[in-house]
Formats: sequence, structure tokens, C-alpha cells
Amino acid sequence: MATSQPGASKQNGDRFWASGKLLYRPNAGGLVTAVAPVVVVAVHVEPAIFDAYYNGCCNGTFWPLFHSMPDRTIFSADNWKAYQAVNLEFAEKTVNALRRLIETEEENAGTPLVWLHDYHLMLAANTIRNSADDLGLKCKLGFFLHIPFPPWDIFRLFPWADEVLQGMLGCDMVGFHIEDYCLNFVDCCQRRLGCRVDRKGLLVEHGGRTVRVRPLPIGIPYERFVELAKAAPPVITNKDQKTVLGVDRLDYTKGLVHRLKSFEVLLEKHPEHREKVVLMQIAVPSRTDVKEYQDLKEEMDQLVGRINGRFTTPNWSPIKYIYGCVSQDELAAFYREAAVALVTPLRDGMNLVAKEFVACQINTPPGVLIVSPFAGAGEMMHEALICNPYEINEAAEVIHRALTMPEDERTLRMNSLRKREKVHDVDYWMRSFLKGMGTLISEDGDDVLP
Ligand code: ADQ
Repeated sequence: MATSQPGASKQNGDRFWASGKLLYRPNAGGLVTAVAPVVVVAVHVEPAIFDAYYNGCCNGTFWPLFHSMPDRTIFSADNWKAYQAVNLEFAEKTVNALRRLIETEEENAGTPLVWLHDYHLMLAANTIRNSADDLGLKCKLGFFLHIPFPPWDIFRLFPWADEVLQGMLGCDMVGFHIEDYCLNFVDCCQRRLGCRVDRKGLLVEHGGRTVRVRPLPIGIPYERFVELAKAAPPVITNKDQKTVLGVDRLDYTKGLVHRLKSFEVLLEKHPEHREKVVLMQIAVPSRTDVKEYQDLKEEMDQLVGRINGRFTTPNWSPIKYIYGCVSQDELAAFYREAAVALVTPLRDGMNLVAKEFVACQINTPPGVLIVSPFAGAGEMMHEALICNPYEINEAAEVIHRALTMPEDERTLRMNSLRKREKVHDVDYWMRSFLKGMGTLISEDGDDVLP
């Protein structure tokens, strides 16, 4: 999705504007490689509508609400209208692309798959299905939500909840990271729309069809991170100090303020770690147009300043705070050299950082992963130390335990964590989704039924 801005030259992820022309550059990565070749179609949205849609409804409403933070959620009819309009635009562009695809493909090319991603496009499937039916176009529709799906009591706060559910139920299959999110969704369909559901089989009946709901935990391009970790030059030079690492988008769901406070308590309660341990927090700027995010940036700056002011000695500062993006090489080196990774979101769909850290732990003896039970990753990565980020004092004790864990225990835990992520990588995730849709393309290009 992009608005074209003639004359501007702007880099934004994989999109470039140069002299009014919209150019595309594919990102590197397991998912992109796996789904290539993809057809890219631009969707043009007026800047004011885009702002209401993206900053307003997506990031001001769905993001906090789906992370179970209703106090931060803005409910606005205008933003919702913009969300509907943009979803409609996406749906229309998709149907046009489908029509072109079906016209140009051979007769036996199989049924095309439309795979929708994330909370930005929850309404599109229904429109695509209805238009495709009207035009006699056959397609399969799948949806994957990368963030949590909230429990009924939270979801029902959204004034236009019916439409969101109906939009998603336009699909043949809806995927979430973990079973809890699936059950929340099934529950909401039953209670809000009165659908007949099968909670055990994760099925929802709607509009004369049965929609499958599936837990499909996402993975990372594991081998690529291993290779990066092997090749990346060292980043931490002081071998007398241990690094506790945090890597996050600067987002209030990631629990950064709680994390810094826990680290402060650690230094207070366990002074033996002073001058021996550094918290390296890498925070990538995110959604900087939204006020909540500007406020968080300020709070973090102040907190880092206060804690460093309190404990810094001539030879040591307790917190190194990088507000910016680091390269993948550098990131892999930080992951490799950290003694402890702190992945302590207040709520998170999955969290890829936990998985990337584990993949990059190629040195012996390895480090320790600490993960929040409120992240999807905390549900699956059982050998990590589990830490409730809201419990500041307890979290400090968990960090202490990680820093003092014997080598053999660290090795045992890390080996199991690595084994799981190696098998359940991003390709495995994608195959599982396609298999669930009945559209797995084999090496020779044939459709393979599960
Ligand atoms: P995010 O909320 O963005 O993703 P996460 O899963 O942690 O969260 O992914 C962040 C990615 O950004 C990681 O690949 C990480 O390496 C990278 N990154 C973070 N900080 C960086 C920095 N300073 N410099 C460079 N790179 C940085 C959403 C959901 C998650 C879900 C994913 C995938 O919120 O819960 O895991 O989608 O489904």
C-alpha cells in the first residue's frame, strides 16, 4: 500500500519514490523468498484517508485493543470509515488482479489463493468473496493475524465488531499464532454473531460455509540467522562485562519501561552486578506520528538518564540505549554475544526477537533467554526463563537467575530451544498455512492436497 507523492524521493521499507515514480524493491527474507514471485499492485490512498486509516484505525484502535489495552484505544467513526474505504480499495484491486490472472492463466492452473495479512485488512476478504462470486471467479481466501486476537470482553468494546468478524469469516481459513487467539476468535463469532461453532475442531459456520480456524505459530529464517551469526564481526569488546540485551520496536506493548525498572531493581538488590553487567537496549523508532509513541520515547529518554545518572561510575554505565535501526549483521552479532536476552512484552502476538536470539546463540557456553508469558513465544519456548514483566521485583530476580545460571543448565535449555526453532522455521510456517488451505505448491509446480 502506498500513496504516490510526485516529486518526493523517500525510502520507506521496500518502496521508493523517485521523480514521482513508484518503484519496488523486494526485501530480503525467508517469507519473501518463499512466496516469490509475487504480483505487486499499488493501492492509491489520499493522504488524509491514509492517516485516518493507518495512524487512526490500525494503530490507534486495533493495535491497542487487540493487545488488550482498551485505555489506550481511540474509537472514532471517521477513522473506521477510512478503514472501510481502504479495505474496499484493496479488495477491488485484488478482484481485478484475480480476474487478470484467471484470464491469462491456463485452464488447469488451479484455483488462485488470496492470502491476506494482519489487522490492516480484516474487512477485505468478505468483499473479495462477494465480488468474486458475482463475477464467477473462483479463489481460495486465507487470512493470518500477526497480533493477538483479544478475548470477547475486550473485543466487544469495538462498536463495529460484527463487521470485523464478518470480514474475517469471508475466508476459508483464518490463522493465528497460538490456540488461545483461535479460541478467542471462535468465542467472539459465537457470542457476537450467533454462529454455530466447534471449539474442539476450531470451526465456525457462517453464511452457509464452514471456516477453519488454525494455530500456526510463525518462525524465522533460522539458517540465515545462523549464517549471519557465524560471519558477523564482534560488537562487544569489553569481555569483563556481561550484556543483557533488549531489541524491540519502540512500542508500549513491548514493556520497555517495566524492563528498565526491573534492571534498576537488579542493580539495587544485587550490587555485585554493578560494573559487571550492561543492559543494551536497541529500540527501533516506530509509528513516530502517533502521540502515544512520542510520549513513550520521552519517558524512555528520561528513565535511561535517571538510571544511568544514579549508577554510572568512571568506568561503567549500566544502560546503553540505541534509538535506531541496526543492520542485520550487527543484530546477529549482538544476539550472539549477549549473555541474556530480555524479551518481556506486556502483550505480543509471537515475538521474533526471542527466536532470532536463539538462532544466533552459536557460541559455547550459550546465553539465557528470558521471555514473557504474554507473548506467543512464551507459550512455545518452554525452556526459556518465564518472567511476568508487570512484577518488577520478581523480574529483577529472574535476570539475576539468568546471569548466575550454571553452564550445563544454560546449554541444556538453549539446545532444546534451538532444535525447535530450526525445525519450525518460517518456511515450515508458510507450508503449514498453504497445506491448511489445500494449496501447497510442490517442487514441480503442482498443487498438492494435504
Ligand atoms: P513486531 O511487533 O514488529 O511484529 P517482532 O516479532 O519482535 O515484533 O519483530 C520485530 C522485528 O524487527 C524482528 O525481526 C527484529 O529483528 C527487528 N528489529 C527490532 N528492533 C530492531 C532494530 N533496532 N534494528 C533492526 N531490526 C530490529 C508483529 C507482531 C509480533 C509477531 C510478528 C510476526 O507484533 O508479535 O511476532 O509480527 O508475526
